Amino acid sequence: MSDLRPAQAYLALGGNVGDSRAILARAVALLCDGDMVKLIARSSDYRTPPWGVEDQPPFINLCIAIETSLDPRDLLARAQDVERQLGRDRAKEKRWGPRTADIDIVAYNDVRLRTPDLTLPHPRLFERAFVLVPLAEMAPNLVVAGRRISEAVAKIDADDIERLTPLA
Ligand code: A4P
Ligand code: MG
Repeated sequence: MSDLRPAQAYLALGGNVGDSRAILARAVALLCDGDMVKLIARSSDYRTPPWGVEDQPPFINLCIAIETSLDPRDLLARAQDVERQLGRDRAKEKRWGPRTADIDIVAYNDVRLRTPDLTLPHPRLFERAFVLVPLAEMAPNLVVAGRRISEAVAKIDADDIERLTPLA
């Protein structure tokens, strides 16, 4: 029998091309229609130094908690559809380079998955202060892959991550 209860998932959003705070606010609104995807919590916006490829503008990052009736693959497809609606064209990007809106699934219930298109939990979560800091603001007691987020964030260098005041 299928499980009809909604799943709990955590998403990380980031961008550094255009008016990133407005673009990411729009991304949250497009993703969370209140039906198949319900917004449960949202972190502050953060200004974060570029990770991976350092010669690019700072990013805006945030995390959200959702409840969803979509399975992980359909949730990823929906997230990528929102990225496209916001002008993202993967064909023109380089890995870890500038982008308008990037939406990653950090965790989906306790699902562990490794396919070419989707890895859960997100494999680079614990290396990334730009995900851990907003996630810890919103869900410090969340445990992902056996690690509590509040403990993981305490072990990472987050000195240059700046929490921004809410937009008016
Ligand atoms: N994919 C696999 N698992 C997942 C998952 N759990 N969630 C696949 C989302 N996608 C997942 O993604 C490449 C592929 O990963 C997707 O097609 C999906 O099928 P992508 O968004 O094109 O990313 P990428 O740039 O090629 O690589 P990667 O490692 O996913 O990079 P990110 O996470 O997108 O990083 N610095 C700061 N400060 N803030 C940022 O937000 N972001 C990036 C890009 C680099 N530096 C950054 C930031
Ligand atoms: Mg991504």
